[in-house]
Amino acid sequence: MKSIRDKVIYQVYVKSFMDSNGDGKGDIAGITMKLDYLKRLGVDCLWLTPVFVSPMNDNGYDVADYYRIDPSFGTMEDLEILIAEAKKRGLGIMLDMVFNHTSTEHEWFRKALAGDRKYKDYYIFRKGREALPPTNWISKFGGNAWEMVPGTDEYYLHLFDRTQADLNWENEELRKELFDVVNYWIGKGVTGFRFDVVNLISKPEVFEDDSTGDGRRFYTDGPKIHEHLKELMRNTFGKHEGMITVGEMSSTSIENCVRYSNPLEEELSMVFNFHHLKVDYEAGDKWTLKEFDFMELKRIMGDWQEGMEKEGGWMALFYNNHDQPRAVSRFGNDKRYHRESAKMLATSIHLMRGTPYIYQGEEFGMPNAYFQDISEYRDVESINYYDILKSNGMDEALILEVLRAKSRDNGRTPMLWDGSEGHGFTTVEPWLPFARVSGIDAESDISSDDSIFNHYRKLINLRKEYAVISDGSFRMACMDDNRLLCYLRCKDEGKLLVVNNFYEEETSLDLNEILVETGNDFSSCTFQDALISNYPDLIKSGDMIKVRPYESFALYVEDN
Ligand code: TEU
Repeated sequence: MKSIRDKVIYQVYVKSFMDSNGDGKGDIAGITMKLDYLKRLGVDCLWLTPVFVSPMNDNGYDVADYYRIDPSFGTMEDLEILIAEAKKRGLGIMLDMVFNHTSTEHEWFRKALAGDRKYKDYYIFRKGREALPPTNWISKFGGNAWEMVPGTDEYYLHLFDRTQADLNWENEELRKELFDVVNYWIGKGVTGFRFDVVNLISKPEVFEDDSTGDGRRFYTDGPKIHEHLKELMRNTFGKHEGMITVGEMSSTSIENCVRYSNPLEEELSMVFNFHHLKVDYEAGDKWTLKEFDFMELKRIMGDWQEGMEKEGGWMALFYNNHDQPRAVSRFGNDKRYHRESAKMLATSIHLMRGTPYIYQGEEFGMPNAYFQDISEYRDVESINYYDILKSNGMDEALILEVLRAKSRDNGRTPMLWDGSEGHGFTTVEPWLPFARVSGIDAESDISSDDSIFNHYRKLINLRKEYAVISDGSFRMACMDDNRLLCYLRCKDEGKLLVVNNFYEEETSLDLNEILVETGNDFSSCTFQDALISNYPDLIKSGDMIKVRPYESFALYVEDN
């Protein structure tokens, strides 16, 4: 699978990317307007978040018709133009397939509610236990995961919002319908897919209470998950050369991810997992305030990188997406060391083993939203949890602080293309307020000497130029250092030492220790050997390198 190894994928959150028609919402034609920008960045492929007909309770992750484009995003013709224009520029398009659930407004669900037995079996309906729902499972967006059908003693399962009903993958006809959807879009010329929470599609045979947790252990990486994915591949994208597929895996394991992504298993090209993004959850609870645990981040990254490599798995590399707060605000410093830390984070993840994903706006350092009032939020999860935390007795000011750190809307504010009032995104009021920051936008970043955008361009080019980046082995270094994330990439022709200071305190790196620890000698390296850096020089004396605030560099030594 050499083909995916030197690729970089760019995620477009369509609603916030570019508004072409002045309604305050991003749309497909807006993406086409920005293709040259994306080409200039150098990415290979765009993943679009769902653009299908939807009541938008979860911004398109509640699909009501898999075959039609939601009018707020444009028309089928807009998508065809985008695919064709992207292709002209050598860019692929990946669509987001939400197959764990549909919107309760999907025709199938309406028919199910109307009593049509065929469609009822497309979903998961169960009888309640007297006044209680079928099980005590908790929805990912808060509250019990079962919703009662009014006027009956039955409930349907919804692992997410109550307007997102879980599909029954045990039903063969349903599976066939979903495969038809994938084939339809392949026919339109898309080059890949992202499968939303796809490791949750296989539910257990028996539905029972979870006495120790929220139910996830019964349906995560469920009993028939690998069987379903193999069948999906065989019947759809597996028939076509070069398709790129990525599965979003919730609360998964390395062992399962190896199976999802090792080419020999014939399931997917690669996987997203989220363990490294829970390092600022207090006792596993997202809705808390906690400094991120750097040592834990290192441990998880190291385990996944090394574990996936060992068994031939392949990972998607990312800190940002539309469900996450912005990494530059979360793990970096978006004030005093904005550029330094944005670049450091980019280097730290792009030079790992896997396929890097850039989430819109991170290429010029977009920070968190910094909203001050609950009325500014739009995300269903944030609003649900605002109510839940309130009813738990949490103080309003604290709730708002938690949301400022954790809300998914942090990653969803509209693109800041320039410094004008509508930020080059729209000419009217945007659907979600712009991030409450000043001085950060694409135009001013690109025109500056030490632009973040250019740093990303360079990282993308390096992956294409150096096999040690796309194909080399991975090994963590300086495991006990509590400021530096260091790792080594090796390949016959050369080796790379990547050093990242995650803190604003200065520290130092001893190349002799690297030699002792890993057997690799970088002691003769100078600034000339840095493939990339976020400072204009390297401060070295003997074997010691002084590592400045958020400094990051990668030293390359050719093997002869
Ligand atoms: O997200 C899956 C998911 O469970 C998380 O990313 C979740 O949003 C987070 O853990 C909450 O704390 C996917 C989509 O990316 C997301 O936007 C959708 O809301 C969700 O599935 C449902 O389709």
